[in-house]
Amino acid sequence: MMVEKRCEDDLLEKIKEAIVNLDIDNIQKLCKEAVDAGIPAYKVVTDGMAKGMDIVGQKYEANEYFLAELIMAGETMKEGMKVLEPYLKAGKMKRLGKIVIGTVRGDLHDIGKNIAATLLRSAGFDVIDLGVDVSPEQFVEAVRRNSPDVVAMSALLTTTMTEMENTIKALKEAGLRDKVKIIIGGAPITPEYAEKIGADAAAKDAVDGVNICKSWVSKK
Ligand code: B12
Repeated sequence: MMVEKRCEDDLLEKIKEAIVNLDIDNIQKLCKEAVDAGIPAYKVVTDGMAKGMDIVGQKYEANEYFLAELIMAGETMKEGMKVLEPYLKAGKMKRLGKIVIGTVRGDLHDIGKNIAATLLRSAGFDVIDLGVDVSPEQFVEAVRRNSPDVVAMSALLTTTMTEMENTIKALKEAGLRDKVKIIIGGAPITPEYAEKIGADAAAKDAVDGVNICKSWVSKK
């Protein structure tokens, strides 16, 4: 067991480093190796690639990496996800509920939102991903059309966080607010902010978000 655990840790470390080193040529091979070794695909995302993205973010803030590196890190992560997604989907068969997710208007950051969407899918939710730069009207329209259990919003910019509040207002005006639970996430989001704008929860990270959404549908 100890050897297995070490093998798992080594592989996850290599995957983290591949993201940090923008090693787009090897990321798929490493992800494949990890799932073949029996590491759950969600763990490869959360304990491997997402940890690498954290470091990339820190390097950007320290002016060691610039925009080109950020984009490359995002592309590297997307390549890895191509290998992992089939395994994430295969996991659970029972559908737990429906979630409409998107990054709010004016905001193009989608790496975290995509991780959340992928983990929600693998947990058994039907996820309707509206993409990035989603206006309040588009959220309202998607809720009307799909009657989801949950609306999930992502924002990475302090300047676009306010669009979450605008979306909630628009849902209220459309008479749809009470038909859904609302969860928000992204680096600048806090539970205090969620409370202030009338969301039901703020997710610390994608795994926390999945647990919150699961608790909501199990209470129904
Ligand atoms: C990558 C990146 C980019 C990439 C985005 C690529 C992409 N496809 O997403 C590019 C290069 C395009 C970019 C552009 C910009 N960026 Co930028 N970017 C980042 C960076 C380095 C990392 C973000 C990231 O992907 N992190 C990794 C993911 C995994 O983490 P995450 O998003 O937080 O998600 C996790 C959780 O928050 C959670 N989560 C997220 N959303 C949701 C939603 C739900 C429902 C749930 C449950 C969970 C959840 O799950 C994830 C995993 O646990 C951050 C710095 C940082 N350290 O955060 C800056 C950062 C966010 N960017 C910043 C800025 C300023 C910009 C630009 C304005 C730069 C410019 N001058 O052009 C533009 C804005 C473009 C726009 N209109 O959106 C600032 C924001 C400052 C602020 N306070 O508002 C930051 C903080 C950098 C900085 N320190 O200055 N950026």
